[in-house]
Formats: sequence, structure tokens, C-alpha cells
Amino acid sequence: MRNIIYWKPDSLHGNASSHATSSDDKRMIELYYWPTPNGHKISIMLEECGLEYEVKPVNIGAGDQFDPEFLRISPNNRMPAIVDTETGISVFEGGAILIYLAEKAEKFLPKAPPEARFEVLQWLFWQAGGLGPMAGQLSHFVNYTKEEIHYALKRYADEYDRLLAVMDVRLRDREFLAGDYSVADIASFPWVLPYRRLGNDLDKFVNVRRWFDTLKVRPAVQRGVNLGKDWRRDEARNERARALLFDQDSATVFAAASVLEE
Ligand SMILES: N[C@@H](CCC(=O)N[C@@H](CS)C(=O)NCC(=O)O)C(=O)O
Repeated sequence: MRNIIYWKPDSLHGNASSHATSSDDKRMIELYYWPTPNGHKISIMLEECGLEYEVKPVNIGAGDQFDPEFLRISPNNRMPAIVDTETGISVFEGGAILIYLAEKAEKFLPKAPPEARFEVLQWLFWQAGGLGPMAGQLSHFVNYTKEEIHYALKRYADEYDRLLAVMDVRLRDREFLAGDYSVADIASFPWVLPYRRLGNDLDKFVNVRRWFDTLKVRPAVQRGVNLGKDWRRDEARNERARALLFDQDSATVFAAASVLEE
């Protein structure tokens, strides 16, 4: 990883948008991150929990996701990932990271009763297996393909639209997706946030709109979404970045992993 940024949450150090120049306390979360919706799930969560964290940018347009050091903690070559320097545990996959942090901070995921815990977990998995991947594919066909592929665009736009309706029905008689504000809401917000760019609007989803308006004014949500927003990102236009991101197959994985055998 090229850069290391020491990041101290507002709730602990008074000024969220400033980087500390050094870190004496080694007991913190290392966040392997790039400012995308999947990254935002974790930056929002860390801000909400008030956990101290150190940001390690993974510039996915420059190929940092194939760095052997990163691959050891994230075998899927994808960010986000975390390392908890207090326990030595590393975790990849947004949903698993959210559960880990919730249990560490004892926030946003009830331990008991099982009904309450699994209410949150099922909506978290709904996001991880549905809203996130479908919106992610839609984003690919909206933002990154050079030619317009009507079938793919319609397929994913329809599915994103359908999932927003599922959320809307769920939110008819409750403020949040599962009980109190939880990791299910935190995971879902970053993939509702780009609704306009993804060609949808919230006019027909009045309950999602209310939920969205409630979350977007939370200071921790704003800090999480703003983390790295000024970093240079040219993945859509830069040919090398496009090749790194969109020409991956099994050979890419085997080549990256071969370094681990040395
Ligand atoms: N299911 C994963 C998805 C992570 C993911 O797709 N990350 C993307 C950025 S949003 C990535 O690292 N892409 C690098 C690449 O495609 O090479 C999660 O939720 O953590």
C-alpha cells in the first residue's frame, strides 16, 4: 500500500475531517478502502461506532487490489477489508466486516433475542446478496461500458427498481429496516445514495425517501461518505484502470496468488 492515512473519528478527537499525523495507539482498525459504495458501508460503520481507524487506500484503478500484502487479507482481490490490530483478526467482505465491527463495538446488531438478531442479519444479507450486487452491476453498465447494452441495462435497472420497492414495502410501518437503526441500514444506504445516477428516483418510494432523508443527515453517515471523496478517481476514463478492473478472469487470480507461494 502506498499511503497510510491516520484517521480519528469525530466522536473521539473532535475534528472528523482532519488527519492525525501519527498514531501512538496501535490498537485500532486498519481499513483497506477506496471511496466506492462498498467502501462507504465500512467508513460509515466506523464513524457510527466511534472506533479509531487507520485508512489504507486501495486504489483499485491502479491495481492495489493485487498487492500481495492486500491479497493475504482479502483473497477475493476486492476492498473493503479490515485488520483489527488489537486481536490480529482480518476480515474481508462488507457484510462480515459489519458483523465483526458491530460485535466489537456492541452496536447496531443485537446479540439477543434471536428474533431481533436474525431480523437484522436477514436484511444485511439481503443487501449483501441483492441490493449491492444488482446496483453494482447496474452501475457497471451505466458508468463503465462504452457502448449502450440495452438488455443488460434493463435487466439491472429493473432489478434495482424492484429491490427499492421491496425496501419501500418493508419501511411502510417501521422507521428502519430491522428494529432500531442497524448494520442493515448502514449497508443499504450507500447503494440507495446513487439512485439518480443509476437512473431511478425516489418519487414512487415514499418510505425509502423518508428513510433516506433520515440517514443522510446523520453526521457519521456524512463523514463516512465523505472519506476520500477528493481522491483522484478516473477508473471510467483511464484505459489502464479499465483493463485492470474489467479484464479479470481466473488467470488474474492465479497470477496474483502465485506471489503468495514464493
Ligand atoms: N461483496 C464485496 C464486494 C466488494 C467489491 O466489489 N469491491 C470493489 C469496489 S466497489 C473492488 O474492490 N473492485 C476491485 C476490482 O474489481 O478489481 C463486499 O461487499 O465487500
